[in-house]
Amino acid sequence: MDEKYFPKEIEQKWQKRWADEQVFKSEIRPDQKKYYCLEMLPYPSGRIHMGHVRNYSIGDAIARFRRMRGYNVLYTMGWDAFGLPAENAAIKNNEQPEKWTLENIDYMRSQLKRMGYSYDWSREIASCSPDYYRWNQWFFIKMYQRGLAYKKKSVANWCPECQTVLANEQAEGGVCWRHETTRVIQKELDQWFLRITDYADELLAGLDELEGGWPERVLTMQRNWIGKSEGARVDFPIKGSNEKLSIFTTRIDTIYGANAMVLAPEHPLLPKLVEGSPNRDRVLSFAEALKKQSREERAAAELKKEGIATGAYAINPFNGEELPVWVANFILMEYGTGAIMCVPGHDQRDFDFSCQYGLPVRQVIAPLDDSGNPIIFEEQKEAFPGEGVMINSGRWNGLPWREANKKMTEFAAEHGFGQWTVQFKIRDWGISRQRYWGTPIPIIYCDRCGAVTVPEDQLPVELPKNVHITGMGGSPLAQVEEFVNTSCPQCGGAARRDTDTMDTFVDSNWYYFRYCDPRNDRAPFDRDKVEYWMPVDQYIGGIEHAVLHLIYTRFWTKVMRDLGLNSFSEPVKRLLTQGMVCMYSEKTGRSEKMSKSLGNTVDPDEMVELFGADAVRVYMLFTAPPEKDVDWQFKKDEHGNVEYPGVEGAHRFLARVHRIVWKWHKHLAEFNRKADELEFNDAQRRLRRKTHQTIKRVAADFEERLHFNTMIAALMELTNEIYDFDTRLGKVERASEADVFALKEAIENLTLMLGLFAPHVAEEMWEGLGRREMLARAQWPEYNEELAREESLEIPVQVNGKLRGRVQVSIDASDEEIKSAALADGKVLSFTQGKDIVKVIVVPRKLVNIVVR
Ligand code: ANZ
Ligand code: ZN
Ligand code: ZN
Repeated sequence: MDEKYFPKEIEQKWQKRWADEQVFKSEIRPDQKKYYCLEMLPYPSGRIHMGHVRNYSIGDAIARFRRMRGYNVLYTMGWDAFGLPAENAAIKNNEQPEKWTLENIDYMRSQLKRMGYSYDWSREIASCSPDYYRWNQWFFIKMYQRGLAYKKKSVANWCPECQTVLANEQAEGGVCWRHETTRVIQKELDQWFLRITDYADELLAGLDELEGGWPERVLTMQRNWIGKSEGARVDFPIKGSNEKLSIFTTRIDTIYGANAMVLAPEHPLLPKLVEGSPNRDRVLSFAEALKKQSREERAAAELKKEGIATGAYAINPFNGEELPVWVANFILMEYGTGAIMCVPGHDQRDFDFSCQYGLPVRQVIAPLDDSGNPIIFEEQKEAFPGEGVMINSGRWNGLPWREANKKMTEFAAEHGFGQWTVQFKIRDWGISRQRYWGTPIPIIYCDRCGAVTVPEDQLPVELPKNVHITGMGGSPLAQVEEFVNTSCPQCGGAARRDTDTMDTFVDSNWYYFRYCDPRNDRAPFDRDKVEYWMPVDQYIGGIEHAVLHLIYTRFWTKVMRDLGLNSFSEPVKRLLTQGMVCMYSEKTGRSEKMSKSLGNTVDPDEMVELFGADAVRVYMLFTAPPEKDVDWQFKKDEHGNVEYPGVEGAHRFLARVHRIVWKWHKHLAEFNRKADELEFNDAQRRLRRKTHQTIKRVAADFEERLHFNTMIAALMELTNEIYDFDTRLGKVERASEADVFALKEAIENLTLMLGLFAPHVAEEMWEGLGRREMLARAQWPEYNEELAREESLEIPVQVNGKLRGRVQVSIDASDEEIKSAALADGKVLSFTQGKDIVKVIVVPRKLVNIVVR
């Protein structure tokens, strides 16, 4: 150990040692309890940003803590390496996506290594490697064979900029998730889908199991995404025809309030309804125009409702009323049956629509007034969705709506025009992408045999190299003759390959299963290995993946289970969604997420260069609890130079610890007396108490809530306590054996715990303290409950010389604290109230005497 704290040298030294001795390599040890700490794998965009640093500093502290607690820890890193940016960079710079991606990975790996994260690098994977994506293809084939992967024509969200299909999740708000200003349009295409809807019920039920381990917010988002609703299908006969129109409603009890039927513009019955009608062309072209609006816009509550009457009528099966059939934009073909009954009195969207086109409103549910009479609305200004009883509903009048809902569903079922049913919002997952840089879909089309899967022994279907990517037109693979033209695996005849690639969310579904067995070339992974390491004990990542990745991967786990690959159904026990890294903006006067486009980023490399990786990590964890946003502190001096007082403070803290360790390290290293051979005075007991309390507090914070900020604050307090002790002693030579014991205990434990957050400097100090075994291999210290307990004193209180009460104070209480405790004591107060306090005499730790007049 050197006298001065030079982070750069220390960090390089220990990173090399850790790597040379393979300290973080993990192997299965069946007799040891395991811990799987996982971070969402990064996209290799080019450089690490502060958001990554935060995510991984959290994960690393957890991994290190668990190792010290005796767990066999799996902690590693990989690359979500397929995706658009590589392709876009290729178009721009006329480069190969593979080259761009691999270079970025190399650079980012070196950045991560400079941070000193304790990954088992021998397990690193990249999803763009054929060893990895061949298993995507293998899964696809398994799913295809089970009917879980299928192809259908469907309108899809299409980003004109990306020239590709987007999943609903990637087109929220009608804009592309990558090009936040590009409007998504609707286009009909042949697409591959995965039948996630088959698992909708299980995906929903499984969320209950995650309660407590996952943030409530994420569970709610998933529940809403899955969107289960129970209701009824009701069939309305079409007047003058044999056709029936089926609708889905959650409120069959409002059926007497229906004023019309409304179809989605894509509804298959529409052409039949207008056949031969003079309105036909007008209606159909109106419907065509409506289809152009994106699904997202059409589902929004504030959508401007637009529709047209078809001229056809349907008959309400409950009361025989004739209802006009309309087509309108706010009905989605993908939900329910793609048709509704319009009930303006009790559904706001129907109300808006009816107002727009002057359709009548009829109230059929009435709230009750104080004396229990139904309240009849004079004129409705909005829909009434609340509780109430049935009115204007024939034989059902007077029933509470819930009861009516149940009975009317039964009635409809008995009479054969309806049925109880469940609907889900979640849709099958469209995975086809008209892109190059992804997993090729392992399907071959033969004129004779149709769609044929690529035989398993021919996997992977590798991406062809040196493809000229222009970004124009459809799939780049379609333009590569050598790739497209092949022979049919069944009949041997000429055939063509599928030229789409898979959504990159397929890659991230199971990467952390692969970490358990990363080099397996016979199977995606070995079942025993996965059964040992999985489920993930702690997953850390951004809230932006609450419904995308985190639903898909739960789905995938269940599919793999059904393929016999694993036994469990939920892959992640605990989830932590960390907050963003932000910076205050002078322009807007607010704190804003660090992002390239706002130009408010701080480069991790630069910070590491200036202050060291340890300081950057400590600062990141100290500034806020992990789920809250971090505001990266900076200051501009009068010359416009930027300073970073926050990280700098973290650096100063580490230097302060380093200094005191330096001062004592030789002494402490040589010292080996035991506690029971020594007598401790108050000051020594006080320091020992602080040490044991700190160990207890940090461990409890780890187990309970992962609030690293309060853990680091506790280490800072302990450091202050050590300094106070040291100041009192002055010279090293003046320390008694008991002094050295207390100091050694404090300093060693401080070093051990600091190793979670600032591992390099902690290793250096640990070595300086004479330890031969690395800190990375050390055990978590045990605290002594007895020693951690706050000691207290009972102090008698006199008023004018007579004993009037006793107060309990902590053993460390100052005279001032003892005095205020005495004055505030209830018994004592009754003797001092209304009198003048002339004087308070404190005999330290013994007695208080209050003189009153
Ligand atoms: C009549 C009614 C009356 C409705 C009322 C609601 C309230 P959730 O709960 O989200 O499942 N609906 C059904 N299919 C639709 C589609 N394809 N596009 C747009 N809207 C559709 O919503 C179910 C309700 O959404 C259904 O119940 C239907 O409106 C509407 F006081 O039927 B309801
Ligand atoms: Zn786009
Ligand atoms: Zn064939």
